Amino acid sequence: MAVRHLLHLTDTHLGLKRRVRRAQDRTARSDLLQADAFEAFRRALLPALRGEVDLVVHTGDLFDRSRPPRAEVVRTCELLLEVARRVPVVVMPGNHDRRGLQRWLPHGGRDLHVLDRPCRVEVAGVALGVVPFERTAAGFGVAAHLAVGPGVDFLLAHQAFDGHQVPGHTFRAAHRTDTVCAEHLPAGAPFVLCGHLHPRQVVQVGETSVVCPGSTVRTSLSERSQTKGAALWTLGAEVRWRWLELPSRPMHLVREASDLSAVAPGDLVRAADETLSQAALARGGWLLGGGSARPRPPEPEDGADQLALPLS
Ligand SMILES: [Mn+2]
Repeated sequence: MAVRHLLHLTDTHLGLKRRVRRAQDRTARSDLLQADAFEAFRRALLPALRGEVDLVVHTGDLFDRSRPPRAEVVRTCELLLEVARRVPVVVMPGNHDRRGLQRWLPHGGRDLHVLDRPCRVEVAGVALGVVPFERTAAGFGVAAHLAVGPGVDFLLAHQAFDGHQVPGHTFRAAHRTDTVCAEHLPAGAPFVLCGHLHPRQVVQVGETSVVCPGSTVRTSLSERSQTKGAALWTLGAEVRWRWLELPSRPMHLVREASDLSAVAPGDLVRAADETLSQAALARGGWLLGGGSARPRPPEPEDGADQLALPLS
């Protein structure tokens, strides 16, 4: 097989809605981080727009909500079609896209492959086993065996695998029915291109390397120290990958006055009390969660990537 380059991105969470309060606004707004999410998506796709890759794969949570805002759907379609005019694109749903993606994205004919069901496809000379998000590891196992068939170059997943980590938690198949381990993985899939976990990470599960580039944008304060990006794969005599890094808006947890010095205009902040919140606003900080001292209501569509985690 000729040397090929594959761009893997995931968890773009387009239409990202989080309450944010700025000094210049009377009330908290929920539309400010949408622009960050879309800009990260666009930047992640630049290697494809420049013609540097042969295939683009997105492994789920394309949108933040199962009913994304109409304007977000329109500009997402425009950009995906622009990419697909240069290079084939494969997209599948994550847990946030729980109504599927075919209802939002154009499909058929063009080189934009929107796959809402488990399947095996060959695109640009690369064999892919596509498994959209499954609620249980057992369900994933059944779907993965169907999707891999006689073998693939890559299995596409949007799941937690044994050993995966998010701040404060390690997923273990022995303790969680949603966590995939070696017994669920079919033979004939040496690599998993994985979505779902927002910190980038690689775990070895049996014979399989599970490579998760993480989200392209920070979606909660627990991600404040994480580097965001995508993965670029080179497929030749050997298969190699490396991270591509994207800039992120800084986030701070302000527990005491000395923490304020790190806050620059436009940074996202959560502060321990109202006095610190006001001081962060005065420095131009944007208060995440609207700056209320009350606990945030749960966000109903958040999955295992958004566990209720301590902030420390
Ligand atoms: Mn996600």
